[in-house]
Amino acid sequence: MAFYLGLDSSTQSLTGLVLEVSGNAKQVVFRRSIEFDAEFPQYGTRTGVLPHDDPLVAASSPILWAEALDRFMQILGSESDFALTGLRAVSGAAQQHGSVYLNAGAAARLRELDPGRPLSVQVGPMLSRPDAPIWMDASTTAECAAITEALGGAAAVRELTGSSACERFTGPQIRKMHDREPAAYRATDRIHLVSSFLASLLTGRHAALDHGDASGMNLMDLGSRRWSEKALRATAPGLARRLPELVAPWSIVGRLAPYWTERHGLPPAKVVAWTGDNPSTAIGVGLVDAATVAVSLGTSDTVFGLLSGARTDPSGAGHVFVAPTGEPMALVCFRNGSLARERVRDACGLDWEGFSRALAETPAGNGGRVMLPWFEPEITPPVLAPGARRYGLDERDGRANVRAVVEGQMLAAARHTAWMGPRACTIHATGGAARNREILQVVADVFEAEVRPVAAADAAALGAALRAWHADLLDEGEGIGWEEVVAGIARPAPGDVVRPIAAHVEIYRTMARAYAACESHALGEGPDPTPLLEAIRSEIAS
Ligand code: XUL
Repeated sequence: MAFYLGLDSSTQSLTGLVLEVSGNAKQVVFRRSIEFDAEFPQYGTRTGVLPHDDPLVAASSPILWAEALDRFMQILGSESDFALTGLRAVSGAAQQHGSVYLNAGAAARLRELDPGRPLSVQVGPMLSRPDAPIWMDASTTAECAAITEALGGAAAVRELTGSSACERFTGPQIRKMHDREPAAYRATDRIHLVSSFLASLLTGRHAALDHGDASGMNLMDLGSRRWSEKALRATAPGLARRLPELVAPWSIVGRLAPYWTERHGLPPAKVVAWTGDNPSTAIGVGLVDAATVAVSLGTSDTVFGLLSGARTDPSGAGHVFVAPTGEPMALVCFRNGSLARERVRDACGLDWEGFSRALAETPAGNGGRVMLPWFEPEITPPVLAPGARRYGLDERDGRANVRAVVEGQMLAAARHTAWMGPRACTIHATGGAARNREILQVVADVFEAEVRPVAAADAAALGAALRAWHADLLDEGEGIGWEEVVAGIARPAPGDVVRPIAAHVEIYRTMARAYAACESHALGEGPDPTPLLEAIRSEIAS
């Protein structure tokens, strides 16, 4: 019997679970989630983000993430009822793109983590910048433009790094720091992503960064999987020596440091390279071939899948990352995910049950009414000025707004993922909102695909535990295929499927035109869609 720990440090919480593996049988034997705002109010975060006057700026606290990790390990050490000595390996997933800036003293401090003192008090002195910009930050448009120009245009940046220069990606964030806080940049000795920062705390030394999370930086050459000298030069001087080593996602990057063994009674288990939450979720929902895509309905909504051929998104909104299997994976991210749904739910005074009822009692297509749910600055399509846009939709009509927010999100998701290739026949759904059948019905109807909810609520953490198992076996010289890694656990429950309804599919084919016209209009790229919407209203009514 062997145990594997998977962690997920997401925007709003840290979740960890332990997977017991015995032969080919796997089961989750321990699970705990720690909500940042509620458990650590002293940091003042809201939904995991430090408040800021500028709606385009979003940062969080690396000390908070460290404290949550310490708390989780303390709970694991004291409450788990399985033999902790059997813990063979640990891996993790973290919100992508966020960066942590460490000073020259950090390497020694990591080596000498004192088990007698909480981790949080030991992390502060390692930082050259107290906060960490995260994926919700949209304040680097000027830096993106400069990097794009230096690299010869948006298409060249995409070819090189898999994505156009994006506000939330780490390269533009680093350039901003270099330009606007030069002293802090000079004092920075190592820049980690959230994933490699947390892996460093576990191993007690600067941990390597996996190709998967590194592909969300606009800094790695996706072809060679090395730091691109050109991209580094276009970003900031002296960057190469500040970045971690790059490794394949299944690499062992160290062992649990004495801090963890002495403070929380854990064994010196192997630490497997951490990755981004989306690549890890790909494993946690059993995405090991290109025929299936995943829809993750969390703080951000993401749609992703393994790519069968080499392509990038010509519109610039989508990304190509490296999946934990080593293959390329396509991803499109929508910032207005669960928080937008919650915003509408709260404005209508509903709970989730009422939200579902409102969806069930309103017609597909919403009578031709459209919402662009850009409550916060949106990533896809890029929108900096926050505010939902409504077409033919009365803000006071609660039930219609519930349907409009979900339809707007899914019509956008289908429109902006068309570049990924032929439509998948099956979608694996995960994230909190995947428990809501009415939402999944809209996904099935808009994507014209069967939707299979993946039972495990914590797909990113589960993916991390499975990756830890896979890497441990590989390290022991026992190869194992990815099909076998996910078999029996990271799979939708058999028979649990939401099928598209033919009449709705027809309506959404029409509504896709309505959505596209509204989006173009809202972006200042198309005419007033009112006449089209009126025609569409009578078309779908008949
Ligand atoms: C993906 C992205 C988000 C974060 C959320 O590109 O920015 O999905 O990873 O944690």
